Amino acid sequence: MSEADLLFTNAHLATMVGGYGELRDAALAVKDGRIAWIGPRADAPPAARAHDCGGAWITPGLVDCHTHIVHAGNRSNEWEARLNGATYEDIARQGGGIMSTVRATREASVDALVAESLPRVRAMLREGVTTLEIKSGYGLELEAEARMLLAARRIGEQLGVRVRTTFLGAHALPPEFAGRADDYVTEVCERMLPRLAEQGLVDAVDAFCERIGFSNAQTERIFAAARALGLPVKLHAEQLSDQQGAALVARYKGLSADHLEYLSPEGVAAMAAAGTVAVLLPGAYYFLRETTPPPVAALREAGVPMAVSTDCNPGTSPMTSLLLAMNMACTLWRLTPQEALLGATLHAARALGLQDQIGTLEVGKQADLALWHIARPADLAYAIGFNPCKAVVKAGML
Ligand code: DI6
Ligand code: FE
Repeated sequence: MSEADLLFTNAHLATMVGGYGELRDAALAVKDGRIAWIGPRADAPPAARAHDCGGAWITPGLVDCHTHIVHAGNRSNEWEARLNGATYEDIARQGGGIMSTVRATREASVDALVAESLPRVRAMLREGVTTLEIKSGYGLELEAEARMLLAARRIGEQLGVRVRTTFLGAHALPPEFAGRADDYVTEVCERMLPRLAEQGLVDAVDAFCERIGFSNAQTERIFAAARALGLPVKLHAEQLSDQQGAALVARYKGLSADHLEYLSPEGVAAMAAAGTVAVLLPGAYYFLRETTPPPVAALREAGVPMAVSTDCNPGTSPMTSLLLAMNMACTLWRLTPQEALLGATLHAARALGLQDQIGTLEVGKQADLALWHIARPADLAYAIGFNPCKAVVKAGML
């Protein structure tokens, strides 16, 4: 090998290949933004520069594969009102809930959306995240959805983080289409999605398949439109009830089915057969004080890869900490710490279709790394509210 650009030495590696893939007292060389060599420190190749990690652990940069992190306003006022005795009906009558976020987001310019969202994204990145997915879905009309997706792209450029955008036009029914959900789905399929895709703003397509969202049949129309444009699909499935959304997304060879608290055994089998990732979102379960956990044991048994994500959104998971989501997945649902870390690296990369580029420490992959002051990899899911991230490396740049 010709001389490497940068050598990270005096480190322990969790490569996340075949579990933690631990390599102690190791080194990792970077060339042209990619991982060029991994091995025992004593055998390290020559490099233009070396960085002594001081015994830190290196993992793949973390991947948050399901966020609604771009939005305007927040709903702490409604949350406080509820804790003071107001009912959902009171709040809805005052125009609250998801529609209050839609109103605020529709009024916001791209610049305003970027400015409001940057602090949240920065908080997320401080904990070792190097790739995140950002959904639209609070605009619910072409221009406002475009502004959300543009803001997401701009945040990626500004912070040097890899952003994958997902069009979630079918997140809720906008008031202009009250009582005409099928007409709104037509608008999503025939106008919004094609135009946004044409502008290069859409990496994947999502929908909220739920009694309070869109039906299985409406979701399938959206998937068909996505497929016609060659875009991969994913789905908010089985969060509050079983709508057989997971089986539908599996039928479309979808990247992921997300939430899954009410997933049936048939849904598990369909996901296993299709290789669809189960994205687990314990923040929403916690914040909504839900009591039905997703069928983690069945997913594990069937060999369905499980990812863990924040679902960062103002209504049901106002959380920017992926490390906390990992802790919750272990504490609330009994994932092992190794499953949680795989869920925030390799399996999250897979949920974005990026497993060939990121998610593990392997020669040829992007040199997206997180350096941690920890004693062992399980510490990442163990501590609560403590950030052991020492440094982040994006495409080989510290
Ligand atoms: N499921 C959720 O939990 C969020 N969206 C979704 O599809 C809720 C979004 C919000 O209340 O703002
Ligand atoms: Fe979500």
